[in-house]
Amino acid sequence: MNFKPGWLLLLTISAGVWSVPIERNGGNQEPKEEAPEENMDTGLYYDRYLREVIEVLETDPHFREKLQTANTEDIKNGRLSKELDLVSHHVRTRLDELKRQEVSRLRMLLKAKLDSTNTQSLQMDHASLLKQFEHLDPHNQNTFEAKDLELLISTATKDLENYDAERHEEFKRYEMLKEHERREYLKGLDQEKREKEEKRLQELKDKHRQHPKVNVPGSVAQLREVWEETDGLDPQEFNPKTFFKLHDTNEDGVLDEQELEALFTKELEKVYDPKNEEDDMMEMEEERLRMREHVMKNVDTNKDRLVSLEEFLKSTEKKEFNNPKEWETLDTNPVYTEEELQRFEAELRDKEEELKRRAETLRQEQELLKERGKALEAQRREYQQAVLEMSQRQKEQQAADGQPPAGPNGELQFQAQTQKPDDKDCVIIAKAPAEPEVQNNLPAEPPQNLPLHT
Ligand SMILES: [Ca+2]
Ligand SMILES: [Ca+2]
Repeated sequence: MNFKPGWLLLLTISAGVWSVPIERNGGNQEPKEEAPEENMDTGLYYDRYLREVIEVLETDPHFREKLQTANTEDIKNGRLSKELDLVSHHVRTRLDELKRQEVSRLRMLLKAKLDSTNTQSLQMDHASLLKQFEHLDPHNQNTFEAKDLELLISTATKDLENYDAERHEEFKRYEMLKEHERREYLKGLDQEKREKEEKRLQELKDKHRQHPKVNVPGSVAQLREVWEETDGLDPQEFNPKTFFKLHDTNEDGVLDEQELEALFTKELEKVYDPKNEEDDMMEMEEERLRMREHVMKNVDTNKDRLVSLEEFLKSTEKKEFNNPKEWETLDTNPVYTEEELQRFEAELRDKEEELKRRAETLRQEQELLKERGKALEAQRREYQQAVLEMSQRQKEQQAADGQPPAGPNGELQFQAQTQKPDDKDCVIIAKAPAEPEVQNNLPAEPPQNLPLHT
């Protein structure tokens, strides 16, 4: 699969956590490995559908040709989607099948969601629930139409744009939780220990802050370092065009987000070492994201989330390119305010309270079940007693009538009852000849109900 830049708009992903830093050993120019595009994950929950639709569309010669000439605007404004009407029948059939699969997957997701929230799914209206998914047209669930392609492109573009913002937000929460746990931990110590720990933690923080100068991403100093140390080339011969070609690892003519992020590994290694207690690798990935955003902001002038050779070369002519300033690392400015932390902690407390409440409800329900069990047991005993008494009365009646109870073959079944009827657990044992003794707490059947063996 060789995506054109327009498609890359959709498929070049901000997922820095999955990006693999490219390490080339100095001087050894090994043949370039094709970047495994199949492994690139957009992180979108409909990533697979998006990918498969594009793969199928690429097999159609007409659509492929249109794609070669389409620009980002054509893709964004839906002009390209109109071309869907002209693709071959075979391709349309495959797209229809993909859509049906996706709709069926979404239905399963909905069902799982409703089951987990205990919502009665008997009257679940799938058609209207499917409307919450914006990457396909829910009104028509069987065929893939131009509208589906348009929605898929616009939703994926929008979602990818929001993706970085969500990652920053997630990171902020991670940092607040870390600080919250640090404070709670210190609170639990006695004064002497706390002071010692505070000092130790401060020393770690200071140690983390001591690192070699970090170059501004995208500046000549930063690129030259990669050129020299990663590519093993002579710094005196630094050439932006060669640099661009070297780092366009999938050779599609543009630097995508992952290719850019790979360039920052050298800088990040100055600050973060997984072996050090004071260096947090989550912070390293946030730093990588910040660096990529910085470069994109300055270099990607047409805002398609890709750096073309032209854009790259233009950026090297700007005066910031030669800026020898240092990059302000993540620890220079706090990512949250004290007020935000307070709010976050209040949220945590609320959640904890809610969990406690739920545990208490469960405990009460358990108690109730126990009580009900007891009541049922008492009922069972009462019933047993009633059966016993009835059986006793029948025997007395039979004795009064002078008819000893008889077994199936006319043998005497019962000895005269000597136990007191008020002994609740007492059970009369019916002794059938040649049968093993039956001993259980089940109510004894009145003799006349015994099955007759013939
Ligand atoms: Ca590339
Ligand atoms: Ca661009």
